Amino acid sequence: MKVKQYRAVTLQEAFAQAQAEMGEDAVLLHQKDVLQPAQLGQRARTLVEITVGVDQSQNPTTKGVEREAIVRRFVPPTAPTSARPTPFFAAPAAPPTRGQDEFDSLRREIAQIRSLLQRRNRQSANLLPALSDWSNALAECALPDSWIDRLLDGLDEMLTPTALRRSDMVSGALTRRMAAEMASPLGALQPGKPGNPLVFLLVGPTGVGKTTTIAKLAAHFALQKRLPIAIITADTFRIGAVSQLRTYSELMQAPLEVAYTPDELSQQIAKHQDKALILVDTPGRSPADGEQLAILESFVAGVEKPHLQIALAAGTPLADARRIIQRFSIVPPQGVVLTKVDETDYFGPICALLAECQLPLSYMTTGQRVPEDIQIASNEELLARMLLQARHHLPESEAVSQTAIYPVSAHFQRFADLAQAR
Ligand SMILES: Nc1nc2c(ncn2[C@@H]2O[C@H](COP(=O)(O)OP(=O)(O)O)[C@@H](O)[C@H]2O)c(=O)[nH]1
Ligand SMILES: [Mg+2]
Repeated sequence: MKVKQYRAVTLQEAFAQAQAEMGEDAVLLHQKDVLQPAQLGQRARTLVEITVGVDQSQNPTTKGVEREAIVRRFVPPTAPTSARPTPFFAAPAAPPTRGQDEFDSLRREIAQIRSLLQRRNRQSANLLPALSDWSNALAECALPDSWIDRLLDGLDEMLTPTALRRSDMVSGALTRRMAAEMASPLGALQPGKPGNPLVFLLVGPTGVGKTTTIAKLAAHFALQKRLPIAIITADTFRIGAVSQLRTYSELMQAPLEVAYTPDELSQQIAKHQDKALILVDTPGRSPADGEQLAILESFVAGVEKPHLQIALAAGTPLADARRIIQRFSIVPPQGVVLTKVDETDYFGPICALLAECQLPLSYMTTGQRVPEDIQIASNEELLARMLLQARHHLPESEAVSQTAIYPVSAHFQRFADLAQAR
């Protein structure tokens, strides 16, 4: 089966693209909403992604019957019929006459058909037992079905039967496949130079670990790299937020500024142009609170050349994570700081999200300790965490050999040692 994906603003547009390329025999296998991150001059937006397939090997008669069955559910009773079977993609051309309710119920139907087709595909795909075990194991990590199908598709042709029974071999192949779908990691922050500092803004929901991460980064760059840095906090809402950072800034002998307004933030950034790095902590915001987000936006708007990254907790469910990325892409984000990696066993949603939104990871934080619990992020390590968890859900016979997860970098030394050495 030839399978291809199309993205567009509306379902109709996606169908039109698919029809033009794949022809009338194509069937819809999957539909989902995906997030397109903000780009220059354009805000983040949600697109419809459809996966369509043409089964070249299928018996034409069966194919026609199946397609007709699907078409009947899409085409309104008033749609003109012709001697020729109605092409599958003809249906979406009609919607302008439909109301929103009708369109919504159509979407629900599409979802039902999709899940039916998927289930049937899985059964008929005759997955080898080893792959079927992996399918279940990946589902245990909360990896969405569409990704499970995509990762396992054709794996039995890539690996020998012996390799397929070895969980380390399958795990390696899955890591390579999924890593290829994700944006290459960003690596460590690249500070500017005195006179042209990098202005790093960390945004994200309340309690995700922004202030702690700013403290960890400040310790690393001020104490270990011995760079001139300044910290600015715009979080004047939460009691204790300023004193939390003041303690660290005093230990590091790095200036701390408190910005109560967007104007103050711009002035403070101007004042610290002699630094190589300015770390800006922002108040926690609920992605659901439009008013709070508008205030955050006004702070960001006052910053020239902001380097904005979004802090996201590793255990965030997919729908919430999508919304967070969408809402906090106030300017095009440079990357994602994945926090609280130590707090979850379910890495499926976050891996899927990163592949979907194509934002690179920068750092991962793995605990509350400042500055130790942070490391430069790697897709492979994140995937290793997911697959290690998956391997725990394989049947006993596919013995899971524990794979240690090594921190990618040991850049971060004990804060106290560093502070003392200064
Ligand atoms: N387990 C764990 N806790 C963290 C991590 N990062 C931050 N925290 C804790 O999460 C809580 C909220 O952190 P804070 O930095 O104030 O979040 P903010 O509201 O986003 O600024 C604090 O108790 C932190 O110690 C992490 O990587 N792992
Ligand atoms: Mg904070």
